[in-house]
Amino acid sequence: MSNIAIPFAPLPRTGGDLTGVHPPIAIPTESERKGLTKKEVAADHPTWCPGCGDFSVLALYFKLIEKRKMWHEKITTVAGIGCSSRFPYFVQAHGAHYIHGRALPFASGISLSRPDLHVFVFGGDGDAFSIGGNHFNHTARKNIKMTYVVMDNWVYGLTKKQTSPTSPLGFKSKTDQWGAVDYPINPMKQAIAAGATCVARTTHTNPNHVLQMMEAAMDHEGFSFIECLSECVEFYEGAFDASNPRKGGVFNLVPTEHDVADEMAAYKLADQPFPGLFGIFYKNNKPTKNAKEAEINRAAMEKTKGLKDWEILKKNFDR
Ligand SMILES: Cc1ncc(C[n+]2csc(CCOP(=O)(O)OP(=O)(O)O)c2C)c(N)n1
Ligand code: SF4
Ligand SMILES: [Mg+2]
Repeated sequence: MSNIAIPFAPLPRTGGDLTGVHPPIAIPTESERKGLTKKEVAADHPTWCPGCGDFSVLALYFKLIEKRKMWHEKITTVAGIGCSSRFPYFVQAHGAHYIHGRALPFASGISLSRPDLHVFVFGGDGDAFSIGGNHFNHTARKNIKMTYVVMDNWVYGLTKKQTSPTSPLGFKSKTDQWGAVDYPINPMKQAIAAGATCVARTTHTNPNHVLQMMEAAMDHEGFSFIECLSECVEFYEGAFDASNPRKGGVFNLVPTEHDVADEMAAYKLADQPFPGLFGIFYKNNKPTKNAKEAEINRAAMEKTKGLKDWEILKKNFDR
């Protein structure tokens, strides 16, 4: 198992012999290439507890890759640390299991330097809103193109049941034996306030909806955020039953008449008590940092057009 896997899709060979000379390889054009199957994109068997909600999110990511015909070299999956953050290990493509809370700065570098990719970041509520809280706010406000899926289980799973920023009041954990006393954050309100330009909510128990939200997020030109409820069956069993019709709960969609461009209306939707609503709460098309930086680079290159590197350097020294 390695942090960074760089596999290649098997390409059809057109011939060759055993002389040690590399046989010619027919590289299919984009339109000739088939989408990857789950088998081709699945890596190690996930090490999550049986029944963990994270399995569902991974299965739908595979489905997205298959459906949208993404190829190995175009898939980039980044995560911090936590159970949910083990995600990139299980995807046979480029990716990194990075530092606790620091997945977004790492992903920002990839996004800004590789405009041909769409970066997916997966992580937990602790990773996103505790240690990574600052990075979350700043990546959102910069509107860096990527999709951040927070697999919210209302607890620290990996470290075995500490209170997280989304744990509800009264939740008994190893850090709050008498019940949580700190008010939980509302991820949706936080994302909208921070400046995320596509903000959606879904739950692992509704696969079609998870896929729909991932597709919408991926197609968004900017920082897209998905809060995906993902049950920790080991340390917070039943947390989301009220949102699951199979457990007697209700799964209510964002009303069709909701104007996703209306920030205040989005806050109101986000303010509904649990189980709340599911779908896209907010969307706006502000220019991305990617586009702005690309323009700065283009203008700088225009000014130095035709010059050799040393001539540019000399100009700088002269100045
Ligand atoms: C700098 C640092 N601090 C603390 C830890 C310990 N740690 C690892 S995962 C984690 C929290 C995981 O919770 P969450 O992000 O909600 O992910 P989950 O396991 O619930 O999916 C903590 C505190 C760490 N790895 N690195
Ligand atoms: S501890 Fe919880 S979050 Fe971690 S793998 Fe097990 S069920 Fe999933
Ligand atoms: Mg968690």
